[in-house]
This record gives sequence, C-alpha cells and structure tokens, in this order.
Amino acid sequence: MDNRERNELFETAKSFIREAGTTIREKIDKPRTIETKSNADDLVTEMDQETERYFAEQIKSHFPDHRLFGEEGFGDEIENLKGLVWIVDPIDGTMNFVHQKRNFAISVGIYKDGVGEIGLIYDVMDDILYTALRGEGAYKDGKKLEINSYKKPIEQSILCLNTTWLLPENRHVEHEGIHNLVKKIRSTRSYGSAALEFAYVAEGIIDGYLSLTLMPWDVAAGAIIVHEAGGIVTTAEGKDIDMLNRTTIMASHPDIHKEVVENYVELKQ
Ligand code: 2AM
Ligand code: CA
Repeated sequence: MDNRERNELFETAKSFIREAGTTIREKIDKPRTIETKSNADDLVTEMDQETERYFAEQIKSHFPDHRLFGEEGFGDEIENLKGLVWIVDPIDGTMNFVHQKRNFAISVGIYKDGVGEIGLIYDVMDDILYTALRGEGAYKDGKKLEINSYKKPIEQSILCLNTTWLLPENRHVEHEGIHNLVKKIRSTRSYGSAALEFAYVAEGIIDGYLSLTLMPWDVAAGAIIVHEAGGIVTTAEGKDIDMLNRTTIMASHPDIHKEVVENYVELKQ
C-alpha cells in the first residue's frame, strides 16, 4: 500500500464512520431491544449489530480483499492479521449508549500485516473525530495532538480505570497495590468507553488509561492514536499488545508509563 492508497483508504474509512454515526444519532431516541451477552451487565442492542453490518457491507463492496474483525460477528473468522484487516467496534460503550445516550464511540483500526496504519475514534453524539495515520501524528477534528510536548509528574496525573477493580472481591488486583497507586496520583476517572479513554489520553485531558481486560476491537484504533500523539501503549505488564486476543492495557503519557507498569507488576507478584 503506497501513500496515495493509504490516504484514499483513510478518507473512505472516515466517510464510513461519519455515515454510521449519523445513522446512530438519527435513531438515538427510537425504542430499542436490549439483550445481554456474557453476563447481565454485558449489553448489546440491534444498533450495535446494524452498525457492524453496515461496515461489513461497505468493506465487502469497496475492498473485497480486506477482512473485518468485529465485535458482533458480522465480519470474518480472524486467526491472523495477514493483509488488510479492519478491527471494528461498532459501539464502544454500549452501556453508556443504552443508559445515557451519549459517551460512546465507533472505533475503527486498520492494520496491514499486523501493523496499525489507520486509527479512527468517533465520539458520535458530540460529533468529534479522532484520527491517526502511522508516522503522521494524531488529530482531533484536524487539530494536532502532542502529549509529549509537556511534562507530567505522576502526582499530577489523572488515571482512567474501572472503579469496580477497587472492590474487595475483585480477583484481578492486589488491593494494597492499587490503593497505593490511586493515592499517589491526583485522581481517577471512569468514562465507560475504552475508545474514548484512549482518545482522552491522546488529547491530554487524561494522563493514562489502565485496563485489566479489553478485546482487540476496544484497543485497535486507540493504540494507534495514543502512540501517534506521543504516548506509550503496552499491556499492563509493559509488554507488546496481542491484537488477536483479550488483553490488559496501559496507555499513557510517557512520563508516567514506567511507574504505573512497575506498580502493576508489583501488585501481581
Ligand atoms: P463495549 O461497550 O464495546 O462492550 C467499559 O469499561 C469498556 O470495557 C467499554 O469499552 C466496553 O466495550 C469494554 N468491555 C465491556 N465488557 C467487556 C468484556 N467482558 N471484556 C472486554 N471489554 C469489555
Ligand atoms: Ca461494542
């Protein structure tokens, strides 16, 4: 894929994501069927499915040799990332979509042979598009995002994390460690959409995002956007991300990444 082809793909992907978002906005107040997946709090609606089906149809008709790796199963059976693969979450933050009718996003990462080339996160209700092309920086509605242009001491950092991990019964964390981390930083936030949490790290309004369980479609676009904004994206253990399987995530401003990872690794021992 040369630069011209990549730019064309970028423009087309942007048009798909905006079109999908417009449809969701138009239908936001219609009554909807809410089903559950893995547990009673894991929600899916017909809008998640309709939106992914739209991407599946568009990709098939415009780019028949590309593959789709999507949350709702309208894409391909993906066992490797050979060739061009669109990794799509049609609605990231479905619980927010259902309860709040805001604070959800469409997330599209386009990977070539496993390398992230294009990242798009569309905050649907606010009509804000975060974009990145590998090697060309990250942007919010065309404005360049550069979090590595300023310093960020850990004591002045706000970290996104899912506050249910602080519950005593949560088996993912050692509580002393996570409590120490939370005391060290300035504060925590939890927005309920991984894609938006990555976007906010890239924007610098949040300094880090620590998650202990995410799927590739939650991560694919955000990892490219945070990296291109000057941040660091690894697993919570500081390792490279496996874009085919469930993963932990630590995405942050470069100044705080090492310390949070060290803290997390300590917790696990
Ligand atoms: P979703 O809305 O697409 O399901 C909420 O903290 C974030 O975690 C959302 O981005 C949500 O994505 C994601 N999420 C919810 N349940 C999950 C699960 N069982 N595994 C991985 N990610 C999940
Ligand atoms: Ca989803």
